[in-house]
Formats: sequence, C-alpha cells, structure tokens
Amino acid sequence: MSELRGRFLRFFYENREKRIVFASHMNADIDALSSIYALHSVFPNSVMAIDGKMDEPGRIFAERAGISPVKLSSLRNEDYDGLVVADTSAPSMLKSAEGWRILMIIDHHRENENSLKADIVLRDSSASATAEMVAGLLPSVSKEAAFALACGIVSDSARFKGGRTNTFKTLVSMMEIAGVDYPEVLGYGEPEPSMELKELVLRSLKKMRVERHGGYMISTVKVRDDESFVASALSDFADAAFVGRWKRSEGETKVSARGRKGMPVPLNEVMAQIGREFGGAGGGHAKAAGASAKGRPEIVLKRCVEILKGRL
Ligand SMILES: [Mn+2]
Repeated sequence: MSELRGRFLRFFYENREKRIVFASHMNADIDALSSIYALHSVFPNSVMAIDGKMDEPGRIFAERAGISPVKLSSLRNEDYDGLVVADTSAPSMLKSAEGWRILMIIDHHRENENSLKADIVLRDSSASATAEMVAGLLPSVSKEAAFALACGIVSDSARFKGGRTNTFKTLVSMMEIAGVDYPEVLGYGEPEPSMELKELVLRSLKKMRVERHGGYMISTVKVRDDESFVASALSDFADAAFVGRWKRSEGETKVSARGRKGMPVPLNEVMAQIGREFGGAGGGHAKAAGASAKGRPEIVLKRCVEILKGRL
C-alpha cells in the first residue's frame, strides 16, 4: 500500500461519519468534479461544493453524470466539521475557503509559496489528474464513481498528452469497474463543445496575435469567457497559447496558458512569474497553467510572451 493511500485510509476510518464538505476550485473542470464526486460517494454525510461556476466542459459533464455541487459560499462553516479540498492548493482558486478549517488537500498541482494550509496534504505532482490519485486512495470505488474518475483522467491528461504507466493502469481499472469502454468515457470526458464555445474559439482566431520565435509559434488573444478552453484549442497548433480574460469586478486578468508537446519551458513557471510581477498568483502544470494578474489583458499577455521568449 502506498504511503498516500495509508494516510488517506487512516483519515477515512476516523472521519467517515463526519459532516465534511468536499470542495474544489472555481471554474471547476471534469477532474475537479469527478474527484469530489468520488470522494463524496464514500462519506455518507458529506456534501460537494465548488467556488463559483464550472467551466463549460465541466458543466456539460456534471449535467450528464448527475453531479450537482452547491456553492461553497452558500454553506455555513459552523454547520460542518471541515473542508477537504481536491484539485487545487491555491487560495486564489478557492476564495470561499477563507475561514474554513481544511482537514485535507488532495492535489496533483505543485506546491507554491502561498498554498492553502491543511491538517493533511496528499500531493502527487506526477499524477496526471487528481482523479488518478483519488482512484488509488479510496477504500472502494462504486460503478458511478469509477466512471466519473475515468472521465477525469481522460480530461485532465488532455487525452494523454501527459500520463505515466499508472495513468493508463488506473484508467483501465476504472473502466472495468464501470463496465464501459473507451469511446463512452471519451464522450463524457471530452464532451462535444456547445455552439457558443465553438463560435468563441473560431472568432478568437480573428483577434489572435501570432509570433514566431526560433522554432516556436506563440499565440495570444483576449476573450470574454472560457479562456482555458480557447487556450487548449489554440495549443493544437501554437506551441504556446496565452489567453486572457479581463475580470472587471476584480480589476484583474485571468490568464490560461497551454503548451504543445514540444514546449520545453514549463508554463506553470511562466504563470508563477506573472502572478508575482502583477500582484496575483500563478501555477499549474508544465503544459496547462494559469494565473491571475492585477493588470490589463493586453499588458499581461505581452509580458507572458516576453517571459517565455526570455527562457526559450
Ligand atoms: Mn486537475
């Protein structure tokens, strides 16, 4: 038994009857949703919560899979024994966690200076998805949870742009428990985008700036919504895509960065630097990262490109 699994099971046997809130990050994606759903399934008195809305693929997945988390801000912390946070460690991604006791964090993102504090931290940055971790932690996995976790793995590994032997082993065992085959998982794990989302991507091409640097194509664009989806779409061709969205109410830009297979610079490091320079926060994975930055999108995106070029 792995060390992480041992620690999780100890927590499980001590806390299984407690009123725990399983929460994940804002713009909850399929990995976040499938992880809190599977965790929630073995704690009978728990609830699922997210911070704000889901991202578009997450919303479609949750609807089809019947996963309906509440908003964390709608819960009173005195009514619960504490919070378990999955798929993020960044305070900026889970602002409603303020004032809550965090019993445990389960995450595959790298730790950074201002990560959330918790009694127990189960972190494995070599896992391609938090769902991959959760599948290996639970004492038992129901058919429904197995299906959700399989979708989380397919989705967060970006259909295996990332992944290790254990990713595939876990996916196979989840599909076996769920009694489904790959096309069905892919159908949920990578849902058909809505017409609005397709239109958003296609229209963003017109406003996109493209730059060639050495052997790399770098693209930037500002969008109204769904920056992570647009960045993923652009990174089918751009070696690095930076997509910014201005959040007027917060006076900040949300940036999503995605890289193609051959991108040698870890984009989470570029995003962390953006966070530092613009009084925000940044992190994530080498080929899928994000930041919030106190600055206008035009300026922040320009700086993303400068930092990247400086390191290529
Ligand atoms: Mn994830």
